[in-house]
Amino acid sequence: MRISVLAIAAAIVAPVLALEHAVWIISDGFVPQSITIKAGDTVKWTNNDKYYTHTVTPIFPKPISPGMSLSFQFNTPSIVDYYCSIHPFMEGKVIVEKV
Ligand SMILES: [Cu+2]
Repeated sequence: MRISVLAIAAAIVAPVLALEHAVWIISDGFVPQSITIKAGDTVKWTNNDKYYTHTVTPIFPKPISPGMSLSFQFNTPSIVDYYCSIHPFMEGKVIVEKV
């Protein structure tokens, strides 16, 4: 009985459940380089580089120090290209799909 109540609750909540997706920043670039999410989801970038600061321009144009994380919630379906302004060869993409 208790399980079925939880199952119903999960079915109701699941369609609107926003997710958080992780993107790692390393010296070679963003991993994954391209990520597809749903509108309302959040992407969390973590600078996993031991030595260098990086940016996620234009979303976070200020330097992100090693070990630091920043999150951004994407609410509008769109394709967002971003790059590191310190190392412009580092490019990434967030594809935001309609829910
Ligand atoms: Cu960089």
